[in-house]
Amino acid sequence: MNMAFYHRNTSTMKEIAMTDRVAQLVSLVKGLSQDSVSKPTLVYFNIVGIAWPIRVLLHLEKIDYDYVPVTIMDWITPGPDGTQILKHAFRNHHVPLYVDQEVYLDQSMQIVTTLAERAGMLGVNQSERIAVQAVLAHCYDALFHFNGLLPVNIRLNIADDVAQARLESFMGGEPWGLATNGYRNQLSAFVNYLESNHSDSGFMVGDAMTAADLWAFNVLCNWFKAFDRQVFSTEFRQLDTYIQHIAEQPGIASYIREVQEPTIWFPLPDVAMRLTSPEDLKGLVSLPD
Ligand SMILES: N[C@@H](CCC(=O)N[C@@H](CS)C(=O)NCC(=O)O)C(=O)O
Repeated sequence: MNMAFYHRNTSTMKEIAMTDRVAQLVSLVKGLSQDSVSKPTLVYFNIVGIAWPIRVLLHLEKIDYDYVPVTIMDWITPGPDGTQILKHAFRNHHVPLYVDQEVYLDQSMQIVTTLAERAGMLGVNQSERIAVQAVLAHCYDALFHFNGLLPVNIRLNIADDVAQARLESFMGGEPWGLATNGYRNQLSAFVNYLESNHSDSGFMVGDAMTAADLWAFNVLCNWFKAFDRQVFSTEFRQLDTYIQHIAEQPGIASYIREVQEPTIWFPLPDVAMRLTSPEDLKGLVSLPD
């Protein structure tokens, strides 16, 4: 792989002309508003990523929507001024973006909580709503916090020895004191959240599946278990049982089988360590018929 390709503003990148496809995507994104859409529209990378809970919710609710997949090549293609023109078409320079006739949402958690509220999946009372919000916040930390999975997994422009040291610390090795044990700390917090639910339902909150379970499943199964199956399955059996329970809920298996993206994103091993191949997502849970 040509690493220079991924460096913003390098000459290599400037040489890549803006394609018609990217121009069309830019104009589509800029034109999205509550008034312009005839049906719900979701723009996101063509990966599982952080849109999994959103897309599962739309699937469970049988909502007909337009999915606009963006590839990493679309994302990095420069416009005439050399900047990432598609990225800059988004208000916060990120995906996902969800728009329907009532809302324009460009934060993943807001999308999930808005859709979950409509679907009655945010808890049945205030105490459950608070518990759901706490789990959602932890899910976000587990990926985006400084000792979350994303900063460790993405290793673009990081020397091999530094990336390896970061990985070892994340998995519990020396030498980075407080920053170590990221993987296990994130997972043991999930165990604590699960145990705070005294209803024995097998869900994170209350007696029924909520948005907290959709996000927790995504983070635990598609990210953490896929990242290190051995540690996950041997040290966190409770979480393994939990994700299996969620996989058995109506609509989840059909989503995984029929709709879910294979997560082809960055080429390995230069840009990310793991989690970028369809194989990473196979066999994480057994899917009921
Ligand atoms: N706070 C935002 C963060 C979204 C985010 O970081 N999205 C990633 C994809 S998972 C992204 O847009 N990455 C490309 C970039 O930052 O250039 C949210 O939760 O929606």
